[in-house]
Amino acid sequence: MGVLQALVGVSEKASRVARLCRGEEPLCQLLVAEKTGPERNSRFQRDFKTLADVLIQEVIKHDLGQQFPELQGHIHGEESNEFTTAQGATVRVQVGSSPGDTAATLRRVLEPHHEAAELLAAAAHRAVTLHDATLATVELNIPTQDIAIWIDPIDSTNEYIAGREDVAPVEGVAPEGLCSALVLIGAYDRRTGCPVIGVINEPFFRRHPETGRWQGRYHWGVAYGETRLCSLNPQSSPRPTPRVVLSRAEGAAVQGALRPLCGEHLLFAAGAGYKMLCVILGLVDVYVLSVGTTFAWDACAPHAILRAMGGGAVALAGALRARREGDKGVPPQLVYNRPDDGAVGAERWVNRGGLVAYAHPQHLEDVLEALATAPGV
Ligand code: 2IP
Ligand code: CA
Repeated sequence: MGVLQALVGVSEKASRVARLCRGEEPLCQLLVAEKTGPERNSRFQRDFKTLADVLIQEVIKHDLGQQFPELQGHIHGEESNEFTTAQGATVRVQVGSSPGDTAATLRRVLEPHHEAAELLAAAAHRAVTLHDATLATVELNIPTQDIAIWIDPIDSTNEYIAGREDVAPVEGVAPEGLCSALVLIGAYDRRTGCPVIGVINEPFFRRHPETGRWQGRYHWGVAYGETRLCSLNPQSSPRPTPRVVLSRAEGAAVQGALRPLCGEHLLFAAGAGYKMLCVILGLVDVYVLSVGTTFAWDACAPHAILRAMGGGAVALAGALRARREGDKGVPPQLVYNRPDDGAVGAERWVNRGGLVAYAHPQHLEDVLEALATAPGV
């Protein structure tokens, strides 16, 4: 199996674990305990959320590392696998060689919820079979020793925990809710930092009309050398009036600067990955973020898919600075191999100064022009 098929396969397994945590009573109870439970549960609930993230990330690391030993040590994620239990002990969560091994580690963290530990361990070890004839035929020439991986096991964790299903979309974009919780797996070139393969999995795409069970779906894209491949249809010609999606926390200056450009087509959504997915799906044309609240693991996978479709993602602050200094050239794409050595922890990998993700280069140009000339941005 090739690396693309492997990335899609692990995203499916991750998605299954994410659904399991919401769908199986012993797990879901832990996930939503904060809302209903007594004070002592409130701490534990946060711990369980972290555990779901950590386990998903470890499953991805384990499965990819087994299939491609040359990737071991080059698979990075948002979460550390050092896990602190409700009692304050440190446990290193790892996928073991058997479901029994994995369950034993999980039991230590989940004590006294043994059933929850068994369910999670079983899901972590259950093999995934892809029924995707198109994907099966894709053959890539990407040497796996040249790439590294960023994982966001569950992007939009707040929406994942809150689990709202009844959010009405606005122009096809969900302002919040469970559908914005995504699994993001991106591969980048170790040397250049360019994103080369992206997989986005939507664990909560829709409920099956008859069974009522959650169904997921996934999207992938490849942008390597001259190769451009994607599970989605290529974008049509750019809309004359671009649609822009923003974080609900985006400031008034950016909103004000973009209104003349997109009028009422200024939309709001949760989740950095989900907003980039909206661009990929053509629901909007651009995602603008003016602050450093996204990280390499949020952007790598969607960015690779955007590149596969002819779009991209650039750093906003740098692009505006260059423009104001008279450089109207196309700004450099974000890269994923350069930590900020002056920072610590997650901040080493922040997309500092925000970003613009776009499907059509013309819309990047329009947005930068609007923002560069606006007061207070
Ligand atoms: C978060 C999450 C937030 C998002 C933030 C991400 O990732 O997606 O929703 O903020 O940028 O880093 P916003 O919704 O304002 O865009 P995680 O949930 O994995 O911490
Ligand atoms: Ca995230």
